Amino acid sequence: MSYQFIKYTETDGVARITLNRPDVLNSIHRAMSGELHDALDRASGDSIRSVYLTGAGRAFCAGQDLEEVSPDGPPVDFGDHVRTVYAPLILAIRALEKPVVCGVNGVAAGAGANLALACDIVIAVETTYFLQAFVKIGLVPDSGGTYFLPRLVGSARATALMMLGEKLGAAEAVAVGMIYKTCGAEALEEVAGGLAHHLATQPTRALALIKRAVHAASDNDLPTQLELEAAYQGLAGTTADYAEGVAAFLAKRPARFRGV
Ligand code: T3D
Repeated sequence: MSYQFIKYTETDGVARITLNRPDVLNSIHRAMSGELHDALDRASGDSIRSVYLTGAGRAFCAGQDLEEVSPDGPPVDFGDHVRTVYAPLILAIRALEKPVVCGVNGVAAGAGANLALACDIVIAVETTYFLQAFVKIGLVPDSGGTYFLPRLVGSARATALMMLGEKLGAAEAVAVGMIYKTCGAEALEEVAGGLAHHLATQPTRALALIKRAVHAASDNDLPTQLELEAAYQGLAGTTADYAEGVAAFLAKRPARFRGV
């Protein structure tokens, strides 16, 4: 599939996906979401060991393209739309057996904000902001917003952000634990893109198991999570990357992980 609304490249085990409708702040319409699905599917292949998601121009993503769902146009069943467009995108990112780094280059609003929060490590340009814009147009947060936000920042802050639709600056997003870190605009490529490249050289199976364990933790009690850790350690301990990691440690040399 060739892409019109995103850019997709594969370099050194990193799949780079760039949302690419800068004139409308990379807002998402059906054709673009189809391309994004396809790209995530490609990135699930064995040759890819990390994913980098970012946006072109001055925004990361302004959520749903509101022209596409204008009340003046053909009627849209929003429930069906969210089920078939946004929910599968979020689930695809969460299910990827490799880390997904999000480089938030500019405003992340509506479903765009929650698309970022679905990623594993989020780094944002320090001048930008996150916006649960839904309430401003009479909608409720979707794309996992009501799931991710309370878990990340607590229900008091999450509820206020969602009910008030106030901007949350990138620095405050770090301070409240919503994202990992900020950097200057000129450094995003190096910091966030560089992180994706670093992760592509790390023990991919262990990273996938860490991702799964963290996801499971929010719904598990401690005994269940301890058992899950034991099971995942059992798997990690059988990988070639474990053998390589220990051999490298004992030989006092850098490890050369192959992702298997
Ligand atoms: O199933 C369903 O469809 C329901 C699911 C919904 C999921 C959602 O994501 S709902 C939330 C949708 N998103 C929003 O409500 C955000 C709308 N955008 C904004 O509030 C503002 O654009 C921003 C706060 C994000 C940025 O403001 P600012 O002042 O920096 O930029 P701007 O001037 O508003 O936007 C620049 C251009 O992008 C402008 O077009 P123009 O005037 O230059 O021709 C604007 O219309 C366009 N644009 C921005 N966001 C969208 C958009 N066009 C279509 N859809 C957008 N979401």
